[in-house]
Amino acid sequence: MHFCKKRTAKPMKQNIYESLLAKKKKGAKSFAVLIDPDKVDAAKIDDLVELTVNAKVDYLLVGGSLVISNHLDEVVQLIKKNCSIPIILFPGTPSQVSKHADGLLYLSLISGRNPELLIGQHVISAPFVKQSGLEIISTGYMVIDGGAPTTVSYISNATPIPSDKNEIAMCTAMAAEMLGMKLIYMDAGSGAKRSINEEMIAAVSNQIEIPMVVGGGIKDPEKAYRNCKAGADLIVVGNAIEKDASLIKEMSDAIHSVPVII
Ligand code: 1GP
Repeated sequence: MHFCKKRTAKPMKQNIYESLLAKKKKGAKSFAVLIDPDKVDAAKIDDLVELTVNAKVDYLLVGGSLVISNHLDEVVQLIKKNCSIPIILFPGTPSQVSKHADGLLYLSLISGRNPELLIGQHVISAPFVKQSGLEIISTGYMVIDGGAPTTVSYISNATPIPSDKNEIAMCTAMAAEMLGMKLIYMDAGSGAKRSINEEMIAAVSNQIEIPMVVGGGIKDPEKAYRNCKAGADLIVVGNAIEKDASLIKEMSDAIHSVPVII
């Protein structure tokens, strides 16, 4: 079987994760814009990229629960053409890998009990992911109930963590950290009615040392700011920006206004 042969993999890059750790150390918060290749209009990518560069967005996440179209590579290359913001893949399926990106969130759906999304799909895609040369960031992905079914909750066939069960979220994140995962991503799901509450963010953040990503249903800069104050290190916004691109600058300013430790 050709994929079982030992391959000389490229040395794995660590730049994105190291930048997250360095920022966490001084309490600096980061902002990522989520670009769904199915929703973005290729003709408008240049404008979107210009807005993100001007707003000093830290990372661009590319991916979605379902990527129906076949232009992930094209979207990543179009973004890369005009900006040096690191592009991190946020794959909903193992096929969402583009070697043109910089990093990949290697997601294990630790809030669910679907073995395929905990480890099964990883086993199948491992040789292909390793060969990509991308910086692979092992991520404990926790879906939190956002008040209505989202694409991720439906597709994953896994029950989200109830939004008021802080202790379940805490223990899940602690287990992930002890298992060696490098990042926790708490997600209420794309377009969630209710984003994750600050009590849960604070409860989880107090129990772990690794950086924490928070996203899903964040619609205004005040909410993003409060999430950061509660302990989120990286805020991800997709839907709200698709509806109103001027929010990019407001969100970015709010997130970067959180005081850092000098
Ligand atoms: C979804 O966390 C992301 O996985 C972003 O969610 O699109 O609701 O901002 P929104």
